[in-house]
Amino acid sequence: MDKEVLFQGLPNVELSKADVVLFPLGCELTVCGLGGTAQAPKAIVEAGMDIEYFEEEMGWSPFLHMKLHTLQRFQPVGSFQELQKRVSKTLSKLKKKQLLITLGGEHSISPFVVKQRLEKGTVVFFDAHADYRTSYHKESNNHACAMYNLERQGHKIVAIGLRSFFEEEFVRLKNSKNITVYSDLALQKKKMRKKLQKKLSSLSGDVYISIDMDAFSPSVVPGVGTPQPGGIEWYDMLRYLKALLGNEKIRVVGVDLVELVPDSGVSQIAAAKLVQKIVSYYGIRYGFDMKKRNGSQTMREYE
Ligand SMILES: [Mn+2]
Repeated sequence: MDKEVLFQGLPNVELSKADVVLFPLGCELTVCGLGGTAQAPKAIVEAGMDIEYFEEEMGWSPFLHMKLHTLQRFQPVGSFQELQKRVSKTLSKLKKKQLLITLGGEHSISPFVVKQRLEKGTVVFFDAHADYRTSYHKESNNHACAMYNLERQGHKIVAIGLRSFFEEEFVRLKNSKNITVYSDLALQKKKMRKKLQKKLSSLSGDVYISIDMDAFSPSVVPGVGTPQPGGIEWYDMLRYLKALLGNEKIRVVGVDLVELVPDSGVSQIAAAKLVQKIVSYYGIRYGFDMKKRNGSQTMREYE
């Protein structure tokens, strides 16, 4: 058997006993900018080695108390049929209460994961682009259609960080009753950032969080397929995620990080640290910090 690829070198607990599951889904079928996102899941998991176990903001080590399983299928997906199969096979083995973090892969993966994981609820969609085309290059599963496909599934959407639109998308978005847009331009105002935080901490019901890494400022995450100037700063993103994951009226049914293209290190390290932050906020919300120290970190010898 190949050597396991483990986040922060943490040994895998049995899948059914895991509090957190990392699902690599390297998919690169409709990429139009810079290629390489199929390699992102492995790069993010490996970059976990550069992240301390201690999460400095909330002041605890999440995996001292929580158990992790990193799924080991890192081979890229070959077709949308295979994507569909891989997603349903994997997700059928997971429990609702496990925190699912999917590592893409292009943005096309999100509607496939959401379809299995979210019956009806809200998708919080971070992106530089609207991804609201009905079809692109004759492919309705194109990554440029991700938000459109999520809306078609009947969910409400909060779209954050948008700063690149096809004119028709812009017009259709204005008319959509299901989508609330917090554009990157609007978010340059502190008042709007506060308003968004308030919105995220007042959502209720089931929520799925989709993070296209190009939503970030390229100074935070330069490694993406289709970068755009402007974008969300690191600490603003953390405030948004904390507002969401700390919100006791919602249940987060899944998170994905998509469209990363590995570079010399900074982008995948940012993604790995984002995984840790998500686990930390989620863990605090469910009181894992008060539970016994029998997490994955206790199964590993280190200094
Ligand atoms: Mn996208």
